[in-house]
Amino acid sequence: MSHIQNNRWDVFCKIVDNYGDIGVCWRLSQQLAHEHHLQVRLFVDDMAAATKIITTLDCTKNKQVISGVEVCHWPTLENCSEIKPAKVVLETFSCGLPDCYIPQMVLKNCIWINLEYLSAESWVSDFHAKPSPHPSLAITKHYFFPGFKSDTGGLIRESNLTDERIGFIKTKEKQTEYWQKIDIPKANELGDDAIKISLFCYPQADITSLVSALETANQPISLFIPFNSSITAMIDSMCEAKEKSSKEIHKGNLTIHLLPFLSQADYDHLLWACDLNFVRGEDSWIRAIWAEKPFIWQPYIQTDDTHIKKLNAFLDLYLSAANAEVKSVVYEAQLAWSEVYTSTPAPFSRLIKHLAELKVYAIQQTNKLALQSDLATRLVIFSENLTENKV
Ligand code: TRH
Repeated sequence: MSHIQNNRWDVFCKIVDNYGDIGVCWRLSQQLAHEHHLQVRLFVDDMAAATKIITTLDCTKNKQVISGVEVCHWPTLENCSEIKPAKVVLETFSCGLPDCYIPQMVLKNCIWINLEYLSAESWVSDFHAKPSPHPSLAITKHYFFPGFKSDTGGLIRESNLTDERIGFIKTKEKQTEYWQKIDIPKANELGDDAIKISLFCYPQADITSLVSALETANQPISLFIPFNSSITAMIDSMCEAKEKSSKEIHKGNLTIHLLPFLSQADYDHLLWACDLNFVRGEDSWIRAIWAEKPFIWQPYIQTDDTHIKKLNAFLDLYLSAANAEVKSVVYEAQLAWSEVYTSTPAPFSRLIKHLAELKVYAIQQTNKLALQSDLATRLVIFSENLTENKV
C-alpha cells in the first residue's frame, strides 16, 4: 500500500476464556505495527490472563510498549476521557467498547471495525464487510469476517512466516537448537520411522481412544503435550501415580512428553517439527494450516452442535480437492475427535497409516491458501477504503 492515511489503531480485547482471544489480538497487533508501520495500542481487560501469551507483560503498569505495540489496561470510568481514540478502532469478537470512548469516536469520525471469529461457513461471504449503524449515535460499525475465500477477510499470516518455516524444516541445527530449548534433546535423535505428534485440545476430546491407537502403532510415536488446564485431568486419568511427577509417560510404542505452555513462537516451531498436529479453537487451527502438516482441528464446543456444523463446513472446503481415500480418512478422524460421544481407536489408527498421503495434500492446501492476501493486509485496505468513502 503506497500511503496509509490512518496510522493510529486501537485494538480492544476482552479475554473471555482460553487463550484464543488474546492470542489472535496479540499476533495481529504486532503484525499491524511491524509490517504496516502503524502505531498500535492494544487495550486488554485482564492483564494477568494476557501474560500467558504476552509473557513479558508487567501487570502493575497501566501501559507499556512490547514488541512495538503499546499494551494498555482497559479504560476505566476515571481515565476514559483522557484516552483519545485512534483513527481506526478495532473491536475484537464483539467484545464491546468502553461507553465513554464511543462518543469520542463520533467526534473524531473514527473508523469502527469489529473483527469476528473465523468460520468456513458459506454465510461468511455475505456478512463480511457489512455496516451496522449505531442505534443512537452518528457512527457505523463494520463487521470484518476472517475466512478462507477471497471475498472474506482472509487468514492471519505474517509475511515472513513461510520463509521461517522453510528455513527451520531445511536446517537440522535449527531443529536441534529448538528441541534443546524446550528441553527434549532426544526428539532430534528419533529414527526416520518415528512419528511426532503435538496435542492441544479441549477436555471433551476422546484422548483415551487416541492413546490406544498410538500405543499400538507399528512405529515409535512421540506425543508432545504443552501444558494447559484442560489437559491435566486427562493426563491424571491416563498415567500411573508414579509417572505423575515425570515429564515422560511410556505406553507401548508411545512416549508422551509433557511440556510447559510454550511461547507462541515456540508453539509454531512445535507444529512445524511434528508430522501431525491436534489443534483447537481458532489461532492454533490457523497456525496448523500454515505448518503445512496434516492436522486434526477441534472447534470450540457450542450448543446445538454448532461446532460440528462449523467443522463440516471447513472439511467440505478444505477437502474439496482430495481423493476419496484421503477424504474418508480425514472426515472420520476429525469427526471422531469432535463428536462428544466416545469413539474407538480405529479412526486414529487409520489416520496414522495414511500420514504420508495426508502430508502431500496438506502441502497443496497450504500453498493454495498462502496465495491469498493475509488478514492484516485486508484489514488495512478495508480501513483505508472506508476513509476514502467518508471524506
Ligand atoms: O485457547 P483456545 O481454545 O481459544 C479459543 C478460540 O479462540 C475460540 O475461537 C474462542 O471462542 C474461545 O477461545 C473463547 O484456542 P486457540 O484459538 O488455538 O488459541 C490458543 C492460543 O495459544 C494460540 O495463540 C496459540 C497459543 N499457544 C501458545 O502460545 N503456546 C502453547 O503451548 C499452546 C498450546 C498454544
